[in-house]
Amino acid sequence: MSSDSNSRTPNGRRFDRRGFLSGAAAAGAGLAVGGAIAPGSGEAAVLFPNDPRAFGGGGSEAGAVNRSEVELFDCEVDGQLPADLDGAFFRVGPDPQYPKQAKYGNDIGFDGEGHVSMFRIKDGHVDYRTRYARTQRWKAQHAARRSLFGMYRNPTTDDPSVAGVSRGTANTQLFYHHGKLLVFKEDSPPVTMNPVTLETTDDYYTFGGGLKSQTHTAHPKIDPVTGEYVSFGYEAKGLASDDIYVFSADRGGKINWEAWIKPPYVGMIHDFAVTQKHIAFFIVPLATNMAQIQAGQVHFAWDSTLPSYMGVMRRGGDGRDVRWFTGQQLMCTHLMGAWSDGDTCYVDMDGGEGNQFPFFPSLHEPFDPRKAAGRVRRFKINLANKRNKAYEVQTVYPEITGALARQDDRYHTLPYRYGFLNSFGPDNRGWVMFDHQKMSTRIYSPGPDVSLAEMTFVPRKAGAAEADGYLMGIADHKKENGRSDLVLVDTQNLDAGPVARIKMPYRVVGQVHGFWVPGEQLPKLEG
Ligand code: V55
Ligand code: FE
Repeated sequence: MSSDSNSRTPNGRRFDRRGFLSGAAAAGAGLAVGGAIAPGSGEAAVLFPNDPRAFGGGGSEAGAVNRSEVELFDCEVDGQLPADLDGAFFRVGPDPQYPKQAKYGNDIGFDGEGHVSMFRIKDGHVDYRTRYARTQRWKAQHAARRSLFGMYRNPTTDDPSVAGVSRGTANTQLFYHHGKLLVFKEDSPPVTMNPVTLETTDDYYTFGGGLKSQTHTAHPKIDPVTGEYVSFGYEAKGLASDDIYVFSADRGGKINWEAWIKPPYVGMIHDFAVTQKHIAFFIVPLATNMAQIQAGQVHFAWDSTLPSYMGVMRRGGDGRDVRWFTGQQLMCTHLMGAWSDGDTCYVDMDGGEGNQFPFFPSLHEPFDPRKAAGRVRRFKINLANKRNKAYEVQTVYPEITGALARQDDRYHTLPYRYGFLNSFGPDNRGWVMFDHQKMSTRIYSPGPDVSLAEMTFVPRKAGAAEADGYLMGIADHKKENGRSDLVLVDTQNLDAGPVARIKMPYRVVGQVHGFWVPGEQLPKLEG
């Protein structure tokens, strides 16, 4: 990924930084954060530093911050937007609200405030709207007209005036369930927004008081069989605590199952796997502890002396059956799909052989971009053998590297055939679709001046076959000052290129993840 020619453009670093947020260069950015930040990150005036390594570095000039809440009624549509396509494409990503105080200027992009955008598609028309999530943090900073929070997931660096204010940025992913748009940051409970107006309706949502955890993942799952929402929080009892809270909620959002488990150490658990029978957590050596937090650093550091573990527990149980399996050390971040076959649990994730996030310090060796390259890893965990302590892991499609694995979300918890990955090349750059039955791949490759954010799968219509529909996502055009299209590619004909482009008049706000909600699930009264 470091060989991606993008990183050698004159404006390379800036594009890389944003490229990360749009998922185009996750491991290859080679961004070393730290060192002196150029003056200009003044604490009175609002001005982002020029240093591209800084938080919001490059500012508006480089497209590193957006900060504009916009309405665009009837976007320009080029091509054949299917007339019967009806739904909303929601996206979210960090968008720094204010420059950090100079002493925290080397904070990381993951700490930006969550800016949500929505493309509402209906009858061949597209309306676009964006709003910051009105988190407790956003509101406090808005009132003070300055940054009040220090380093990423480190409350010891906060302004004393915000003690007890939720640090959650709601910047990572969003889901629609029991009539609510839930917006996530994994260090805090969800924030809810009205799915039509994007007005924030709850800045600290606890499922009606049922949520026992202080945290909630950015990657819950929806069981298509039961309609349940299955989720978890790690560091659930507070900063660096070794407690994982696992729960499910019924179609109405009422928590109907919960369990507590302990991990072998406190590391990042960004995503998880849910099958009809099992729940699995992959712990990676991006670890944390109170000493590191007290030292004023970002929350995680890469400690290569720690193994990676896959913890598997019975879904619906009390958690006492959880078993931790280890094997090849990997850093896997996102789930592609997972299923159980009797007493065997299969978990597909994208991942690399070393730290994939160069902006988190590596404790024992320099960051290695080759080890960061993500590939599809298939874990097989044999639970029948009671003495087994090892996972088996196989690299599938070794020639394809990338990040941000997805699937047809209607196949969460079930055996599945098709997966998707944002691939960085060098030979396969674009949205890759895997057919695990044929072990074949197809790709939508845009031109070299285009960088693609994560794709979200959109079913062609209700009840469409698995992966029959469209891949939807943002394409930024470097030659047009980063101007964005929302592109729609037919999964039956990926290489033909987009069937439609929504041509935006500017570069849209960056994203980490996106989520599609079919129109029939949205409230009828449109604002
Ligand atoms: C990720 C993103 C985050 C985060 C932790 O993509 C992990 C992984 C945007 O914030 O805080
Ligand atoms: Fe994620």
